[in-house]
Amino acid sequence: MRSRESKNSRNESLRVSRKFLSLLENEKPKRVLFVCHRSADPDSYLSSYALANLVRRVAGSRTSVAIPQGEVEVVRRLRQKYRMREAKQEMSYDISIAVDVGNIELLGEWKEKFLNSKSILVDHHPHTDLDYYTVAIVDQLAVSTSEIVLRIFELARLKPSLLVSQAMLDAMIYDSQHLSIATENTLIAAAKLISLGASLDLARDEIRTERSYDQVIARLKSAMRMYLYRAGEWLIAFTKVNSFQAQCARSIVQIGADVAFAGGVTDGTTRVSIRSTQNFFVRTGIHLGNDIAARAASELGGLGGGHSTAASFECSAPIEDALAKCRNIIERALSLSMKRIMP
Ligand SMILES: [Mn+2]
Repeated sequence: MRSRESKNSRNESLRVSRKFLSLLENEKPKRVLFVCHRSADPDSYLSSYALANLVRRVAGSRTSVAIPQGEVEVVRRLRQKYRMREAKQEMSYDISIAVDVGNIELLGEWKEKFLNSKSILVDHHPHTDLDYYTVAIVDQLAVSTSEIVLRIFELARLKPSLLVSQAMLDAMIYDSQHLSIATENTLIAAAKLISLGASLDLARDEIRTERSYDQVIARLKSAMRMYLYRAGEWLIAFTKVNSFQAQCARSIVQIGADVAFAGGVTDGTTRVSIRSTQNFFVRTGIHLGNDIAARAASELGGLGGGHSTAASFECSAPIEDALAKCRNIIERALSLSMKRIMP
């Protein structure tokens, strides 16, 4: 079942990738805009970087990149090495490509510009609405968008340069959490990049994040404030923290919870990040992006989604209501009642 699904997802994305390549070859777009997701991470930025290289080689286009609401610190550093021309709002583009963007709203101030040209999506997040896109290359089973980009290179029979190979490997190592959630396909793709000269040590070094005092304090605080429920065999944790929600939820899963919700208010917006173990996903089939974050967001009038074991949503409801909604949704999803066990 799983392997048949995985083939379909891959075959479908290959079929659409061919369509994308012939669009590039036939139309030879002059200007191509790449748009990363809001607060771009290494996969979003470096997959754009690699795909921009392919677009220039196939169509001779002029390529530039837009990062809505700025990038995270590690991407700021990566941009010094993997350079892309900055896009301008006043410029017009023939084709726009959203890379690793799980929801059109994550294009922020670039959404309109994006929809004003032929719009392409290259992504590994689940999508419910693909009507926005002229061409949508989506493979949910790819662990990083860069795996999809590498397949497009192969389809186009182009050999990525050393620099482009390294960029794709960095993205893969980042999104696979240092290969801990890699699939066989991730490893095969990583090995191909290594055989093209990319270095695993360099990838680890380039995506490292500096230890941040504020982040450590947020994580410790979130553990102190945690309240824990038990549902059948599962331990489900909730905590309130106003920054680094994703890192806090991940830390709580690392110390033993099966699922962790970390929510708080940042810049007036309620944000909840959710993480689970792979074991929880495999055994319950509960996909945090589709079954929890997207549902909570839609019931609270917010926006959310994500992957099977990592997801988040935003809304304007008070944090207490958002977390209560999460408790309710996961209880329904598990069909088990939850008992509070601490504090
Ligand atoms: Mn990604």
